[in-house]
Amino acid sequence: MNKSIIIVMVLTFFGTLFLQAANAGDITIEMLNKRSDGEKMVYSADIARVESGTTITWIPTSKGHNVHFIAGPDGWDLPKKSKNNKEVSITFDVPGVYLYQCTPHATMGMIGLVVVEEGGEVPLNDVSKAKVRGKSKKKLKELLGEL
Ligand SMILES: [Cu+2]
Repeated sequence: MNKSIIIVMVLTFFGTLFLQAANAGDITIEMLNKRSDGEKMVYSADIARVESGTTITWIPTSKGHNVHFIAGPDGWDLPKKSKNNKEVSITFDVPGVYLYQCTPHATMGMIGLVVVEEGGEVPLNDVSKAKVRGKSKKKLKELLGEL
């Protein structure tokens, strides 16, 4: 085997260890024009259930989407909506239910929930009063029904 291949393998191995050390529970969600189940203008996960302290990174796999939080538990400041086509990472330290949408596709059902639990408990703050539009109204009802 040539030396450079071995060096790449060694670096990859330690790089992987380093990433796992960051936080084993961290996850990514993709912004998609079409999902494997055929749904259009969606996030790869409609509901993300995570432990408190988890960082979620949204990846702009398809162009033209963003991440815009519109509701969350008390004591959490809504972050600014992200720029279209940009990766965004948010760490969730406050347990509860969070609702976000894609600004350009807010009426097309492109919404998602983040459910943050702590020690197996999820305080279910009510995000059903948040203003969602068009097809997102029905989808929000469906998603809340799954909690
Ligand atoms: Cu979108």
